[in-house]
Amino acid sequence: MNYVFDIDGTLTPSRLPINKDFEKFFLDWMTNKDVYFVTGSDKDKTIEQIGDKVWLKATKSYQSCGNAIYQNGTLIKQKDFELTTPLKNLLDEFLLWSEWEERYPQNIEQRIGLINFSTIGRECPQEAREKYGEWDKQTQERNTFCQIIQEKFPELEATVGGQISIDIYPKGQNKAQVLDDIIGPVTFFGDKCQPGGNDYPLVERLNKLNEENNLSATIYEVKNYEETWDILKRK
Ligand code: M1P
Repeated sequence: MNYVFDIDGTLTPSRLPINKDFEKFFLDWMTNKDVYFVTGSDKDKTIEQIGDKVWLKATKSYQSCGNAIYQNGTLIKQKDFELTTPLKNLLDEFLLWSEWEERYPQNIEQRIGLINFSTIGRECPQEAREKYGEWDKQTQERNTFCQIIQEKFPELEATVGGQISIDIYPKGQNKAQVLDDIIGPVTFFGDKCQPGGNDYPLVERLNKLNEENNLSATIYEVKNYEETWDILKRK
């Protein structure tokens, strides 16, 4: 069995370190299993959150929604995507339109094969991050921005990832692409599995493969790492 895990909201709270007891349990649980990570985040942030022992123990880690693939700590494959001027102009317009007032640096982050955008800015403190996350649930700002990006740039895809940001990449270069690389049955754990979420393309493809009897896939849509932990205790 191939076990595929999202990180933020699934193995850790968004952008926070893994719970120490869960880390211990998970390190042990991973032994002799094929474990893969698939996240919108980059390698450094992921290691900061789950630690290098867990990260290195995975069979592979798909960063930037699968646009950067790491094995044994080495980048073995990448797909590039650079920020264009028209997209940058639209993201700058979002920053002017947004009614969210508290701003911090790093609204646009270039990653391998992916642009991460946040109105509040990636350098926001935890308290402001929580507040923005709640405000976004009410206003659906991130979903609106994703829809506008896709209307204006049909060649791109934009999805909601963690708590404050959106991931933007060329159409089709979403988390579902990891299934081109992973052979055999899959058990997937993610928290953003509904349309608009960055786990959705992968879940959609797994469901399709199941329907066509081409693969046996199990999908767990979890609310937090505690739920993931509970499920893993039974596996
Ligand atoms: O996996 C999607 C995103 O998860 C986190 O998002 P946020 O900062 O919005 O909570 C981050 O790890 C982000 O980098 C990543 O793209």
